[in-house]
Amino acid sequence: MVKAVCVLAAGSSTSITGTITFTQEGPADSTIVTGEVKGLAPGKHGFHIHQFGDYTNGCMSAGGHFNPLGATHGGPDDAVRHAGDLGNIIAGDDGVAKVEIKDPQVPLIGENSIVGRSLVVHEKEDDLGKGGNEESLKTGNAGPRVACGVIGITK
Ligand SMILES: [Cu+2]
Ligand SMILES: [Zn+2]
Repeated sequence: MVKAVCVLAAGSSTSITGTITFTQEGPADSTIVTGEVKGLAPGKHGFHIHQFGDYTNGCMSAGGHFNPLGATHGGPDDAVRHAGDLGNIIAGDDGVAKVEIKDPQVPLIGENSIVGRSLVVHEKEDDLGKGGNEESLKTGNAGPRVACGVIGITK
């Protein structure tokens, strides 16, 4: 079993906190992503793995969505998607989003491992590639990066 953790840091918002844990049992298993994000505006927020584990220039240094297959942007249930497209998290009226995701495209093991990359939370809803414009197929129109963090190995 491999386990990783991401502690969210400030992006365009300084009020957001959260810790997300990633667990993968073996090379053929999906990764389980769990945790909580607090301090969000109520509603949906794009939630992605981005390419770089780099906070030099805040969340902008994380680069684009993690996309080892060279696909277009989509939703987590789509056949064609960036590997990093985990869709949306949903914050309640209390600003808390509970995260409980099982996904086959964000391994911790193997050459497409997400360890050392970033998790990014966006201000807006990810349209999952169905927005009908060019940007939808790149970013899902999820807007500014309100928080992000580097995904690191843990025990
Ligand atoms: Cu993103
Ligand atoms: Zn994407």
